[in-house]
Amino acid sequence: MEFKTVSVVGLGYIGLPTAAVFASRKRKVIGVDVNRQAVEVINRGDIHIVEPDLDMVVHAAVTEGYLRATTVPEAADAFLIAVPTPFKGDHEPDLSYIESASKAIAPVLKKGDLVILESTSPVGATEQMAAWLAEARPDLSFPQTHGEDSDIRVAHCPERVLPGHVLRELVQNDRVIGGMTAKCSEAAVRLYKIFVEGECVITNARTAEMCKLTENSFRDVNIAFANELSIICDKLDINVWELIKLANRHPRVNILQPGPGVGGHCIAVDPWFIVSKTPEEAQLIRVAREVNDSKPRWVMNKVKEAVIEFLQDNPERTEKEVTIACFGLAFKPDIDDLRESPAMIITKELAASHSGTVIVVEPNVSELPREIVGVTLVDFDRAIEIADVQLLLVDHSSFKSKIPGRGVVVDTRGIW
Ligand code: SAJ
Repeated sequence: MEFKTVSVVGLGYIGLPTAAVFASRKRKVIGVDVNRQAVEVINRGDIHIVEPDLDMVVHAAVTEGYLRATTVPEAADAFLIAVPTPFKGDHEPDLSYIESASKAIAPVLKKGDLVILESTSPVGATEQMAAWLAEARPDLSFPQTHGEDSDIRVAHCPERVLPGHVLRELVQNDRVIGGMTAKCSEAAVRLYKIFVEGECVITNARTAEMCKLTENSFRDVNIAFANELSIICDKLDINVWELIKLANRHPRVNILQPGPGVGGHCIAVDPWFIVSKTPEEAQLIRVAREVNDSKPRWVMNKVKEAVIEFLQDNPERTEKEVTIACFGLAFKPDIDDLRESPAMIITKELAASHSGTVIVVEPNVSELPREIVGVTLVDFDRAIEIADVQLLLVDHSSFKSKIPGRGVVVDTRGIW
């Protein structure tokens, strides 16, 4: 067996499912993470993140002895780095996690090993990672200096799985494989073929990096188009959802859906990696980011107008006596992930600025995060009974079949 032991560095939303899937194919997997608590949880056969069915796969992998987590890297035949690549205050990519991971695995590398960068990265990051590895291990040769004869193979193979469908998409999606040389790509294909049923398509590392950024920027630009349309239509008194449905009947038009903004950990981040490398050229991509980032503020203003409208219709009431209900907090429908969610930003802001009561309906969580202060979690029926302004933020399936209550409705998703 070529890759007997696989090490996955970074046991988050991508690394842990990937480690578990390798383990389910009976490879010995060493998961590495700096978070001691996460390591302990995984070694108990539990998970510290939310992803459908992942708990079962991890539990089986750990109890059958194929998956073990540790904070200190150990020798393996292949290393997959799946650590975060956030951006800094000025939207510059922060490669410090990749740097730490590279420096952590360098001491245990041996001739013949394969190192893969999976983290979404700016163009050039794989070469940078290889440079960090080479600096730490002058006794080994790397593709940037020794080409096909190098001791260590290096590739970039970006993950492209959709949160909520990770286990299925990991196996079924096509995989872009960007080796630093042809042999690096071939080795990476052999590794992924252990579980990938989709096609493994070979390119070079820089194209693979750009490919991932392009996919998410494509989506961001298209969502920005929909969001801008919704603002234009609001001004012109046109129902944007009817408009989009009509326009999409054209055989070559396919407009996405407007919403309260773009959330999640990828689409709102990755386009900046293109902008920061090529600021002069990436104009449309930057403006799209700005359009999507400004949408929550526009929604908040709509809610303020709705409160004023309510008070005009109910002159005996004051703002203090107006209850706003926010429907949905997750960053997209039918998940419980509240991180990087425009619905959270809007709810938090309303809780801070509105003098009356703010309530929340989020059927996918049992309690609210501590950072939302002064807001109560209620069920749907209670909310529509007491709310004066009803703000629909997430198009959860369970909201679609329901009808909003009395009062003024602000529907950012067009389902009511
Ligand atoms: N959104 C809209 N309107 C739409 C579609 C989405 O407002 O028409 C919003 C969602 O509500 C959400 C945000 O965009 O707030 C992002 O949601 P998403 O479902 O588009 O994407 P993510 O962030 O869950 O996952 C994306 C995926 N990328 C693409 O579809 C190109 C996924 O395949 C990637 O693996 C993932 O980013 C990632 O890890 O990069």
